[in-house]
Amino acid sequence: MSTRGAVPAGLTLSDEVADALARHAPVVALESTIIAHGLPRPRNLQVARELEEIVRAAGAVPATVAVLDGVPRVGLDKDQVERVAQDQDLRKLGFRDLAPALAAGASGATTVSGTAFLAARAGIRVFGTGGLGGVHRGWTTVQDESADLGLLARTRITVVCAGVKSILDVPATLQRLETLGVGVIGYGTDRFPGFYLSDSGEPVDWTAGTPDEVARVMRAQDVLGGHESALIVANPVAREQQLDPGLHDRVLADALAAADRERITGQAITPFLLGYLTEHTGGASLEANLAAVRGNVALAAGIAVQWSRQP
Ligand code: PSU
Ligand code: MN
Repeated sequence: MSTRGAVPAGLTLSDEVADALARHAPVVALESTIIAHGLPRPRNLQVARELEEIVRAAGAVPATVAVLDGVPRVGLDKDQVERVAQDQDLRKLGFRDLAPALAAGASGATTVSGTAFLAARAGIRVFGTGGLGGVHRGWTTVQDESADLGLLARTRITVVCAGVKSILDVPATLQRLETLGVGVIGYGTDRFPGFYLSDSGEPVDWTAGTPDEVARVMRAQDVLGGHESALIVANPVAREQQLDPGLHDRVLADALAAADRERITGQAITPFLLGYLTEHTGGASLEANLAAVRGNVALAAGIAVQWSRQP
């Protein structure tokens, strides 16, 4: 008997994803905001395809998530992936934006919160991304905390990421995750990764060394029951591929000052800072970002494969 509920009406799954879920074959959710708003064109399209390829090579099915013309889609075809990468008018959709976007027939790329919600509703348990949103620096004045955190506190999904974006207040974000009861495990490390950097300088309490160990934690979550919360698997970028820490700190300080001067706030701040870093590190931050995402997506696929083998 299937342990997964029926796919709720209103969600559109690609045939490939629907078929894989029905067979309990491994599926990995991928977000579209990183493609539409987090990476420069035309490289973003190449990356979108490459990430799907990484999932396939590991024996799982990729499910890129987006809302197109008011339809929430889990699993995109070739043309739809192209549209996400190329359409300049795509909005950025967190969880709370989904209903208005559906009602308006709008199109948008989903963030971690939008993606995690739709993927979990579809019955997908593993999600690979770059870095989570979190508590922004200057929180005490602007109270900018990504909706990613709250959504993950009430959604049963495993998110593989390279920590949270280093443009954020990392210790404050870890505190919030603790308060919200979201589990964090370091993958092969007891240090919380720093997105562009292998180590954010903060510790993590739990470590897993193999996809199977992660799958065992996921099963324990389900055995325990209780609130449906996520599991964050924090997977560091390899040290050889990280951004030079000195360069990182210098350019990040400039980026934060520029955002302040230009009064960039709200949804625009994350794309602004990521773009600033890419431009002012001569593309080095982009390479570190991509290395991190590739590693996360590959690990997510490995975890999805192990998960699909659970009894
Ligand atoms: N990580 C990246 N690039 C991105 C993001 C994360 O490498 O573009 C996106 C994710 O979609 C994440 C979002 O959910 O930024 C957070 O945005 P905000 O801070 O506005 O919640
Ligand atoms: Mn925000």
